[in-house]
Amino acid sequence: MQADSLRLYLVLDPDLCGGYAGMVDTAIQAAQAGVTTIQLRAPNWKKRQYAECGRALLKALKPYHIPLIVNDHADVAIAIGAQGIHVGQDDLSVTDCRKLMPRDMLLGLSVTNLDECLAVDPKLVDYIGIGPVWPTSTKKDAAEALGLPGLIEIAQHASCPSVAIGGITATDVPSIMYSDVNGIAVVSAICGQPDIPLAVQVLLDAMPS
Ligand code: TZP
Ligand code: MG
Repeated sequence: MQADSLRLYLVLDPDLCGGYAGMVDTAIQAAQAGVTTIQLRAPNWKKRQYAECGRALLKALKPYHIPLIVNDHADVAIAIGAQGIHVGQDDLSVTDCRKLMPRDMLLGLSVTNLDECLAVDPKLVDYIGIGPVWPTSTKKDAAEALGLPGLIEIAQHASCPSVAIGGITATDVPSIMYSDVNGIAVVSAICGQPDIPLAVQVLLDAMPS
C-alpha cells in the first residue's frame, strides 16, 4: 500500500453521519476535500446493509481514486470488490483473511498495545491502526487510551505503515504526525460536522508538510 494513502483516513459512522445516505454524502464531500482513504464501519449493521452501502460508496467514490476499506467483514469486502478489509484482534485472523482475499486487496489490522504490534506479520498486513490514542466515545468497547508516549513507542516498533486513531482532533495532528505514524484516522472530527469540507481542510492544514 502507498503510505501516502494513509495520511488522512476517514472512518464512516452511520450514527454520526445520519444513516446510509448521510454516509455516502459525507464520503463524497470528504473525498472531494482530500481524505486519502475511507472505511465503512457500522458495527450494528447486518451484512446485507453493509454490502448495499458499500456498493453505493464504491460507485460514489470511483472518480476520486481512493481506497474503500470494509471493516470487520472480509466476505462483504470481497463480494462487493472493495479495495480493502480492516480487522480487529477478535475478527477473522489476518491469515484467514489472506486465504480468502484477492492478492491485490489491502489488509489493515487494529493494534492496541506493543505486543499486538510486535506480532504483526508485514507479509500479511498492509497497515496497522494504532489506538485509541485518546479516550473516545465513538467506539464503545475501545481499549484503554495509549496517550502520546504509548503511541510513539508502538509506532516506532511497527513493521508496516501505520495510522493513529482515537479522539484525534486538528490540534493533535502535528504531535501525532511526528510520532512516526504515516497518517491519522478519524471519525467524529469529520462525521457529523456541520461543514464536512472545512473539517477535512482543517485536519489537512494541521499536517506537517
Ligand atoms: N478504533 C479505535 S478508536 C475508534 C476506532 C474505530 C474510534 C475513533 O473515533 P473518533 O471519533 O475519531 O475518536
Ligand atoms: Mg472489528
